[in-house]
Amino acid sequence: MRCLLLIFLFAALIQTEMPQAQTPPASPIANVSGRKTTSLNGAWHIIVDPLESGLNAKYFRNRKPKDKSDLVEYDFEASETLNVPGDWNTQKEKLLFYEGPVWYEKTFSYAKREHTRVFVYFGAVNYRSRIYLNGEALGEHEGGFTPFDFEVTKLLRDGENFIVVEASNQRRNDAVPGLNTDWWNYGGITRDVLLIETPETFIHDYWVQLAKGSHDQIDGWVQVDGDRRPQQRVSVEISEAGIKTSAVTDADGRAAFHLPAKLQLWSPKNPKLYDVLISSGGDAFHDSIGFRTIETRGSQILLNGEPIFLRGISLHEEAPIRGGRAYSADDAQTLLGWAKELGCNFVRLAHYPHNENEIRLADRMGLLVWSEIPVYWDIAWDSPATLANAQLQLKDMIARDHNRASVILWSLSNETPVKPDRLTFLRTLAEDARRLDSTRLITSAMNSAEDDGPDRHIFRDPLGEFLDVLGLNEYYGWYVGRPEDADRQIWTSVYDKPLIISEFGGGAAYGRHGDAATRWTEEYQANLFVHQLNTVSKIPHLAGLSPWVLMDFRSPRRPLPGIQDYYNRKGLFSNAGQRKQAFFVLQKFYRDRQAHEPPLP
Ligand code: GCB
Repeated sequence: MRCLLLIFLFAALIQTEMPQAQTPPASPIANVSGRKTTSLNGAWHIIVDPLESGLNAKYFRNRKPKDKSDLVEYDFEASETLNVPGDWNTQKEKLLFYEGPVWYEKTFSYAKREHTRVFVYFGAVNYRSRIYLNGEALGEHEGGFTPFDFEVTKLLRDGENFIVVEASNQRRNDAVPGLNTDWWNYGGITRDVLLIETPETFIHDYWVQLAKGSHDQIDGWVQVDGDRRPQQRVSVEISEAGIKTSAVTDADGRAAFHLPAKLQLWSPKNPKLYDVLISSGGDAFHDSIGFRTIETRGSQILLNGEPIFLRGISLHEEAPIRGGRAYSADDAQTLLGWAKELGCNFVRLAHYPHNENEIRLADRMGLLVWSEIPVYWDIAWDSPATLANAQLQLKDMIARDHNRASVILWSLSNETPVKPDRLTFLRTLAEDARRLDSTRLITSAMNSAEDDGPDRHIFRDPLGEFLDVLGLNEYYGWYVGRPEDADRQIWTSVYDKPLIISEFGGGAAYGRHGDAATRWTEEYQANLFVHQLNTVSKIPHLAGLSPWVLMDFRSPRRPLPGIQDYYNRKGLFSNAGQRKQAFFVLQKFYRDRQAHEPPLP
């Protein structure tokens, strides 16, 4: 009896220690920009539904009264519209602070084609969505920054169709992120909506990258989807490098290949991309792929085998000047262009996966990328559903960008509290990330350095054991002490691993001037940067920096009138695109550093 009880207790312990993940759905279709698509962007009708009556009232049926006595209490056609992609908060003033469901509807016509499958693809909907086509449910999705798709081949009609989406940005304790963030909870269909056409059997995903640690071997696979997926011949061609190979898929539709390749390596100095043609049966498309290696050696990060210092900046996906969630190629161009002007070779894309167009631009511009999932501050560490949700967001982030040379770091989290259930959770994510992509480095941003005597700090967070690169956020001169105090601080780490100061910073309202001791002035912020750069340069394990933050961004936690006005003012740029004094301090620091760096191969 006692033995049984022990077994039961042990099983219960394992259950709580290692929550069981739900089986996640298949990853979204890769490389949508290389495929045949029809855009469903543009004006969508909307109904704001704060009391959540839409589901009971079946808004998804988009019903019209049958006759003059029929009661229907909604009418999409007569309702106002929102532009897709785009958040609702900045498109309609009355929705600036709105958190809850909004129903979207769009009517479109479509000419069906034989032997063609069609998928509806969403770049991102924040946060939870339910999708319906012609009155039928397609499915649900949770997670505000990763893509998803549903097959609609059978439900799609030749001629007129309507699609309805219920999007809700309601915050929840067990969601990812949880209840508290320091960014605006922009709701809505924030990225592109596309219909993707494919042959009946088609290439769903592929991996074409250098083998881990190798400069002259490509390791890859192609995953084919469809009834005829076994025994399909797939081929990969990089004509500029004289490479052409083919392989045959196994019973699951997967074909792996391994081949020698003589390639120019991708780097910030030479962001060389190759045109890669991938084909199988009736399916063929191109992608632009760069080839490089990324590893660590002790406290160094090695790009293509050589040490590199990451001259970086953190940024939110917030639209410069226009405001709201960034979505366009122009938005990405402005943000990354500013990072380049600052002297960066690296960007930390905080705190969630950014738009695919931004990562592809980083590939072209030669900016190294830290990409993160929104496991932020305290979340429901002991909830199996929360873990499954974070696992799915991680998997979809990696699936979307695993062919991008710019991405070198997958980040699991930001500033999470040190406690056992958090460690179990994040360790599971680290193991997932390593299994999904053994070629990139795994990191997290942490604020868990401990006091180690006066002005001494030691990093020994147990999470460090499961990471390749450690991210440390510290706010000397802003939340702790005065800027001058930063000079005396000594930071050490028990891990012989590269350390990135993933955040430091302070607030300044553009155009507000005073002496360097006066908060919110540009002089205060610039002085803080001088002292911070002085102190962090002395960290023995330092491999890079990504100060907080490129541009002012909206945050409901920042109400101070006349200064913050609901913006986090730690930007080096104002949200209107003006450069603050601290911008020039960091630019000079990066330029001087770069001048002393050995040239990269
Ligand atoms: C942090 C967070 C970041 C905040 C920043 C701040 O430590 O990681 O999301 O916005 O501090 O401004 O306080």
